[in-house]
Amino acid sequence: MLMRPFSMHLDFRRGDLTPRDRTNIRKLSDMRGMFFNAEAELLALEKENPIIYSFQERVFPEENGYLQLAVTTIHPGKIGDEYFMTKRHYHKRPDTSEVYLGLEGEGWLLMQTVGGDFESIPLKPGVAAYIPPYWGHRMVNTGSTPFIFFAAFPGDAGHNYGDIERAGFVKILIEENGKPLFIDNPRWKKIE
Ligand code: S6P
Ligand code: ZN
Repeated sequence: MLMRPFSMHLDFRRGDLTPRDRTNIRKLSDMRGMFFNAEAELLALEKENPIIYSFQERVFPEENGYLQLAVTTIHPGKIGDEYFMTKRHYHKRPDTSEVYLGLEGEGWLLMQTVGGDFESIPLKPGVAAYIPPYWGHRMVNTGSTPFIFFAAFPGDAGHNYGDIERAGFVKILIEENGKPLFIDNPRWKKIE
């Protein structure tokens, strides 16, 4: 069936996509073991289990030729010294790209290949980043306000959380003396 052209509304400040098909909420309990400081993670879990981020999606056919659209809001905060961040993923079809556009707040885009090649790009309102095929990706909120960004990616890209979950990311982003600092992740292991 022929899809008709359409428009939608993006509320930059609230991170609302209207209309939308679903809203996903990721609490700390959905990200167990992903923060470096396991003790701080456990304490935060027991205390309040905070919402780390949420994302609203327009869902289209999972086929070549279409695009999927999403707006993500990462709340400000840290677990230990590590900033709130998304889970991260590769695409199930790894040869697919994605574009991120910063709408509100500030943060960093972390990207990594299976072989351990690493890249990072700072994002703020008006900055768009192109994630090429084969780069796993994660966003991190390094500011003190919500970090909101828009994403568009191929209809059939899908998500693969497992590969990075097993290997971790080669670098993590922590706060030191009030500033973001990249440090090597001692837990990272290359998948052979
Ligand atoms: C999808 C796109 C975003 C993320 C969202 C949450 O390809 O990159 O919409 O799904 O930012 O991140 P994650 O890592 O939990 O999927
Ligand atoms: Zn993606």
